[in-house]
Amino acid sequence: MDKTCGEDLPPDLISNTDSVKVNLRTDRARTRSGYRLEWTAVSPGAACPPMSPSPGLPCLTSPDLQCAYGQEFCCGQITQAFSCVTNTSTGGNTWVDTAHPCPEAGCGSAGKLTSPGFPYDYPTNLDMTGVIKVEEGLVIAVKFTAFNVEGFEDGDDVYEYYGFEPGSCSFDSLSITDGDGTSLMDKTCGSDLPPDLTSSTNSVKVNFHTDDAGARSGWRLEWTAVSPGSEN
Ligand SMILES: [Ca+2]
Repeated sequence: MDKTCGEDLPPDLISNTDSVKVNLRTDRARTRSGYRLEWTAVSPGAACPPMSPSPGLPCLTSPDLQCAYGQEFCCGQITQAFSCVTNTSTGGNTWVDTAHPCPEAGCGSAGKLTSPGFPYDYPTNLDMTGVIKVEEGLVIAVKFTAFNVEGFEDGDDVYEYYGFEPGSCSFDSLSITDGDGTSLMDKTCGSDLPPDLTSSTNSVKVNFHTDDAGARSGWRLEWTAVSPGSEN
């Protein structure tokens, strides 16, 4: 990584050798909060590349490596994934697309979904989409059991001063869309538990957006497949 400054999170890196040198240089005036990084020792080629690999290209690693990319989930599993597997005819290892599309039969009859890392603070810069799908003919009842998403608790007037519309959840927000495209829950933030919801189709899409700063513990919901009209 060349000399880097600013507020954008630098991409993940993998070294080519067994050591790296980190150099922080500051001038005589004006400081910021700085940086934090996490590092892990890995076998050469045994770590997921920072960008998604191309299927068919060789990989150098053990056959069990699985790498997930993107922010789209179905039934709680990330949909874009690649595995490094041994090609039985050549004996070499190549990347294979092991995407996990939404199963035709749905995600089952009940489950739960949380923000990443819950109950610890969720990551910044997310635009995560999760799909829950149940058997055709059934609908989905959603009940929140935890909710804490960065909102306007410091006072709407402060944010109005900076040009944000009060109550618009411009920082972090969770929204839920029904399978037919209608909104079940508009962008929501704050720490009040949202009301129970029931879809009118057999799938819902959950979108969680976070900005580049200020994380909270996030949210947890439980979902159940129910017959239409039976949820009360
Ligand atoms: Ca935030």
